[in-house]
Amino acid sequence: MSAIKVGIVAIIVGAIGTVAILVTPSWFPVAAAVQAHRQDDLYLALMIMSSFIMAVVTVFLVYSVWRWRARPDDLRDGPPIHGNTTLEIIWTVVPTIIVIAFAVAGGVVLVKNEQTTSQELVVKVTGEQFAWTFQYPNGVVTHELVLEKGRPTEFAITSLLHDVIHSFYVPQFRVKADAVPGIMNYTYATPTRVGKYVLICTELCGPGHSLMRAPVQVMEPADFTQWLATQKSDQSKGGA
Ligand SMILES: [Cu+2]
Repeated sequence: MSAIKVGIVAIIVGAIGTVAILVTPSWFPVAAAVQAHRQDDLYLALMIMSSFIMAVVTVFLVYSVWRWRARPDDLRDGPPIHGNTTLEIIWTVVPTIIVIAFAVAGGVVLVKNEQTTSQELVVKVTGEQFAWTFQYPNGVVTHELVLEKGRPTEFAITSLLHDVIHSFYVPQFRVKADAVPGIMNYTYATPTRVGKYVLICTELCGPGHSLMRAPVQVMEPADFTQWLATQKSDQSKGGA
């Protein structure tokens, strides 16, 4: 069988692999932020490209192992092969183009995901062994992260000064940032789906790490405004 025929079989198997990826249900938790959809699209493109290349390489590998295997009684040396310059140029240039294209696509997603706007809600997030605290622009402090659907939100993330490093991660938003003592890190999410989620710490931070979680709730704008006002008045009364 000629290399062209093997190439055709490889492309067909690669196409089957691509279809398999497309029909496989997503393994991820539900996407609940604008950023999550961008991450998922990029990840899907990476999976399709990876499965296609793996299928093509595997077909050539299996064919070569079968076609040029040594017979049990054949003890001769193999032919002295000095490589194939055309093939080497192809398998250097093509992967280089693919890697650069994905690096650019990843950069675009990162820049879009971290775009700031003037209407964004800024929530200060503080991690400590083993709890999360959230502070809103009006001074309200909570241990539940409540967000407004459709509102771009900036998380200003840090850790208590004499504490350790934690990591802020809401799987449904697909964004993550370290909480480091004395440093402010930022990440961004625009929630798209009303619901209850969980913020988890993803940096091993001590014996209570696995329990370092906080409830997250995304509300409709009117409900959020009311919630924030209620918290404000409750905390004002409590502090008076
Ligand atoms: Cu932790």
